[in-house]
Amino acid sequence: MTKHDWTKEEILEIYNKPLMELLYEAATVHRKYHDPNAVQVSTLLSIKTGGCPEDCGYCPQAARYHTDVEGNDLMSVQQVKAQALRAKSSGSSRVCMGAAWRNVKDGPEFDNVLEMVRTINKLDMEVCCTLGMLTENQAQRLAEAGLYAYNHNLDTSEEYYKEVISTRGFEDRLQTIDNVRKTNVTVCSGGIIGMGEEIEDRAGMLVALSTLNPQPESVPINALVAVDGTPMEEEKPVAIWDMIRMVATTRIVMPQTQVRLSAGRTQMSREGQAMCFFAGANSIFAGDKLLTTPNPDVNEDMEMFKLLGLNPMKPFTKKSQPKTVEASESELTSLGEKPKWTRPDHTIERNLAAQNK
Ligand code: SAM
Ligand code: DTB
Ligand code: SF4
Repeated sequence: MTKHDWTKEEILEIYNKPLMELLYEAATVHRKYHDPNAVQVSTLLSIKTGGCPEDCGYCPQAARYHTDVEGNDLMSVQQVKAQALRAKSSGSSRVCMGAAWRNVKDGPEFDNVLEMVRTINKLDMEVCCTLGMLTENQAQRLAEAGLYAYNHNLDTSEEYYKEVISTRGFEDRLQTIDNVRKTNVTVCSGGIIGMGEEIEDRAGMLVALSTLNPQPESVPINALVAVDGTPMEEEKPVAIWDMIRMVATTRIVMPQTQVRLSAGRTQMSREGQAMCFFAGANSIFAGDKLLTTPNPDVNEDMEMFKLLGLNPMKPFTKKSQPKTVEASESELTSLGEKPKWTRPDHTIERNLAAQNK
């Protein structure tokens, strides 16, 4: 049974373990709930860029900071469809549409977003949106359009939140997550490390996420991309060891969630990313752009997948490996077959078949 009463002290104890013990523990939890070779691949699409009225200290899209981001009006449904098809052909199973909005407003723009959700859904891809704050009614309308996930990050601890954003509060974030939870849309919520926070704040954020019941289905861990013109432009890059510890701790306290290696991968070596996958990351954003900042090229990522023996997950794979599969390893071996995760081509089909039983 998933534990929902994690305390900051317990989480800090995990985060600060000797690295080899932390890695072993996280990898063991990971194998219990997931196929360690399956990685979910999402493509980000900024459907409305820049000009945001909020003051999030990390964000290049806030209108009040002088960054190089060129603002755009909402994209058309046709443009979004074309981009989604590109993403699908490059191996993505999910499109995540981001808008630089404080909150969703009912009206023609939201109607267009609903049409984008329906259109991508028809392409047999998972659709995610990150549009700012939502009412319960708006969450319901997105659900009816076929939205699979809604991304709304807590970003940091409740205490540190005030240092990062003044135009809304931590409670507002929790309220939107709650509104999404009342629908059948899955919750994607995580945060950013490297914003000058203490390790206690990282643990505090994980307390807030892991004590949600149910826990978020997906948790993005972003390393700050320090963008010129934002208040965080001078922040030092996150040490890879911090990223690995954060991923591993997230995996241990939220064993069933998809842990997403998010912003900051351009600064990470393949070895560093491999350690994050070993520590339980099982999802990435692919494509040479995140929302406004660079991300590794798709071909580079596919090369990395090949090198590490990782396979992109098919859409609508709720969990990457049922727990029972691990127990069947010895059975398969005794039948003269290799365990399924050494045969990448059949992994996804078997998982789907197992789910459909
Ligand atoms: N406006 C909506 C909102 O804030 O919820 C959606 C878009 S917003 C850009 C989505 C998330 O991107 C933020 O919550 C934050 O976690 C992440 N993000 C934004 N700028 C970032 C940066 N410079 N480095 C890392 N993550 C960043
Ligand atoms: C998330 O946690 N990270 C993504 C996605 N959710 C929307 C966004 C990262 C944005 C990085 C800065 C940029 O490209 O503008
Ligand atoms: Fe606006 Fe979202 Fe950026 Fe904050 S993170 S400034 S709400 S786009």
